[in-house]
Amino acid sequence: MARQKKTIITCAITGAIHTPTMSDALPYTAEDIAAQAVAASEAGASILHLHARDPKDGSVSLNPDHFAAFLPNIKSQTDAVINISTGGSLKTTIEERIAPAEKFSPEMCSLNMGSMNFSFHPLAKRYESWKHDWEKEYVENSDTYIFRNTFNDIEKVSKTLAPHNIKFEHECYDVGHLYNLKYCVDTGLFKAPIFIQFIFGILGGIGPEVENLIFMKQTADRLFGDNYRWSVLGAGGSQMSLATTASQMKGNVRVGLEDSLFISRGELAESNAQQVAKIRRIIEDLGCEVATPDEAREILDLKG
Ligand code: KMH
Ligand code: ZN
Repeated sequence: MARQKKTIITCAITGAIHTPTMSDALPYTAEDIAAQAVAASEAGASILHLHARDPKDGSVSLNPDHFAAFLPNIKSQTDAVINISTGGSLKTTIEERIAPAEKFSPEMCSLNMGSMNFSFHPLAKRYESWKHDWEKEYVENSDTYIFRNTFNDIEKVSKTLAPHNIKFEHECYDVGHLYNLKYCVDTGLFKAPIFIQFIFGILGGIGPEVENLIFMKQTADRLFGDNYRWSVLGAGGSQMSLATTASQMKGNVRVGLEDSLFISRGELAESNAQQVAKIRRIIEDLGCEVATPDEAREILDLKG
């Protein structure tokens, strides 16, 4: 595969981890999700990774109607690649998690490559009270759930969505997930070129050290040779520093309020677009160029 010349910025707009108490900037109404997604795209994000929320209280939603309330607005106002999550929440079934991607057939969707603990508990410690009861229950009970992504679940996502020709963003939270992915590629479940999101800093996955990024990259090189593209997502305080390092290693980057609520140490971000503008400025200041949506489509071989 030809060496990639430009850097793709993905913005993950709202996710399923953070809750309304944690930041007023976290979007959860359809209008705010659409407005922040459009602004993130204008700031330089060529891929928008999307989850839905229930507009009444910001709780995580997999109801296709909640996606339908913002997707047309985003599509009519941007040319960005739409990437729909199949991660859902810790409490939802794989069938519920697949439903939005199956219904809307986006160019991309996430596919989580292994089961793991996935604790939000360190976030909970900062808050004494919550705006909504569901937040306390959800965040504090994250310690009791398994983020379930068995080989059978992975196969179900892949086979259910196969007719849609959707490019998967393979979410790898630890080095074992790369081996799971290699097994799936070898058994014919996924065809090259694959797209891997290396994820750092989730409690339950690999930590956010640069050595771990190099280790994940070297392991992927060994397993997939030239047949993959990659991006980096650093959760919380590691977001900007790992994205910067990844861009200098000729990888792609993901930012957004799904992954971190901050713009710098101790300062909450005002919006998703603010994080996109910051990483774009860093990438360009360091001499690289940011990919447009059509360039991202070409780099990742999307259906368009
Ligand atoms: N929340 C991130 C750590 C998904 O949506 O499938 C990973 C993620 C998973 O975005
Ligand atoms: Zn997500």
